[in-house]
Amino acid sequence: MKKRVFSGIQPTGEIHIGRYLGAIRHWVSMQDNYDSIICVVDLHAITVPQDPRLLKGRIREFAGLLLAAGIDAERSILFVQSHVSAHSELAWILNCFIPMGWMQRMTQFKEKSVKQKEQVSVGLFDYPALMAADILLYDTDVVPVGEDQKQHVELARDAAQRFNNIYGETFVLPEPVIPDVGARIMGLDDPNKKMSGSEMGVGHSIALLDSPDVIRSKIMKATTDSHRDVVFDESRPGIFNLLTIYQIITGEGKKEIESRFAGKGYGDLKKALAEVVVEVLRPLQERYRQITADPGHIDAILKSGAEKARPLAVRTLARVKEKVGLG
Ligand code: AQP
Repeated sequence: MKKRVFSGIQPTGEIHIGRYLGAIRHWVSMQDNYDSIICVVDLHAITVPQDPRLLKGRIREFAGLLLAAGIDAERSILFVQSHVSAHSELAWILNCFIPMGWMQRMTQFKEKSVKQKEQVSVGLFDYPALMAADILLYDTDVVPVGEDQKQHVELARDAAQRFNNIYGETFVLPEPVIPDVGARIMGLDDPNKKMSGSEMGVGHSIALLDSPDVIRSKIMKATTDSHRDVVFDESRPGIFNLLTIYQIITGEGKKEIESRFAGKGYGDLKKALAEVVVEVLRPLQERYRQITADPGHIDAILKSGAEKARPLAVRTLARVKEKVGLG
């Protein structure tokens, strides 16, 4: 029996290379050895204000980009969260078992609520309970995520353990899997901030659909420092971030990269990095154009994905309701 992997992506902002390098490319490679379920988590997206017309389009765009990045709808179940209502139902039940204190410790809520002040929604606070439901519904063994989501996966595990302690074995305990390199790709404009889909600055991130010229321009303008030598030094976050992106894409070792740029400057690294990013995104962009040429194709995949996910989710939900004494 293969282990099960569950992954989710929120259709907010754009798919930037942080999400791609930190998470999506691992989802693609894990399809070979794991039973893989991938979800466009649209219910999570509405925890912050969304324009309904944009959201609908973005759900399809994100699904198309996942397919273009290498998610194979024959080997993985790809679906939209709101198409399987068991996610919301289990989230409610988990709400009644997760202590407030656990939720109050979630750093992502603290960071995001600062921006929104008194407009912040209960849904944003409750985001980790819904994420726990996403994961636990599918008897998930592993959840590959960037560093920012590790705390939420740990909360899902704690919630599962607490429920199992009260009612006996019900949930599989999930493990977060964090990449050794690239777990936190930083913004190009501010390397002290995580690259994020909801940051609006023009030079903040590289979107998977950015044109070669836009990619070159954003990388050439990336914030660095006043040093010259191109070395992996975490105390220089701008150049460290650019080198990390270069390292992941080329697959070269740190020493190899440092000797490649020995005696050269930041401008040389930026030029070389721009070309490797352009080349890694070129085939992905081409596949995206092919996939979206038939407007019904993505919807058909998502419909079939929901049909495969639903029975798995319903089975877990029934088990939970029975244990709790509902119905
Ligand atoms: N900068 C990043 N570096 C490495 N991994 C990242 N991920 C996101 N940003 C980076 C990982 O990508 C997966 C999908 O992300 P998400 O859809 O859950 O959204 P998020 O983590 O909230 O990403 P953003 O870009 O910060 O979105 P907004 O700004 O809308 O909240 C996750 O595994 C995530 O860890």
